[in-house]
Amino acid sequence: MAVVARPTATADRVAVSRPEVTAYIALGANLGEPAQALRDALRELGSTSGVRLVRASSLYRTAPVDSSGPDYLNAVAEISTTLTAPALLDALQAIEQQAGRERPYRNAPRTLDLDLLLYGDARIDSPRLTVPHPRMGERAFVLLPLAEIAPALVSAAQRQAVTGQRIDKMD
Ligand code: A4P
Ligand code: MG
Repeated sequence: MAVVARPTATADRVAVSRPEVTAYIALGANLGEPAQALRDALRELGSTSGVRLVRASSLYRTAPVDSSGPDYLNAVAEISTTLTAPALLDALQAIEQQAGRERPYRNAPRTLDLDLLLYGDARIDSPRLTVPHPRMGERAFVLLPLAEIAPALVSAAQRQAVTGQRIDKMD
């Protein structure tokens, strides 16, 4: 006899299992202790429910682009996640807040910025989320760390387009 799954009193509290999606996160900081902030953020990301940290690039020292203040440290992380893209953005913003992020104006120097670069092959254009990240192709501080961990995602032409931007890989 076929067994029919019936909703139970607890069913609506049980998380529906969702497929894992590979996503890429850009990390940046140029105030406070950027190296510590990036390492803490990677740890926080990896311990977020529904997120598994797959790999992280080296840290890179980079000149500010359309921004001011000291040099930035940047990195890119690959994660595997069961969170939806908006839920992942919520998690990224919670980690930014924990790091003392303030937003006095757009592109202001910051203690921690976490941007969602890619979420599987999704294309998202909502008021609070644009994916792929609209400026990722113009920026050495995104493309070079991304190429380090996912070379197939960055073309030679894209690398060529950002050769004028100062970026140094750290040990
Ligand atoms: N938002 C939309 N799409 C996304 C996405 N894919 N990922 C919205 C993350 N957020 C996304 O972001 C503003 C709003 O963008 C969010 O509320 C979210 O709903 P924000 O982090 O508050 O502000 P922001 O960082 O000043 O803006 P944004 O757009 O992230 O700036 P950019 O263009 O990423 O530039 N130079 C160097 N060397 N290294 C850097 O890391 N970063 C920037 C920031 C500029 N120059 C830099 C660096
Ligand atoms: Mg941001």
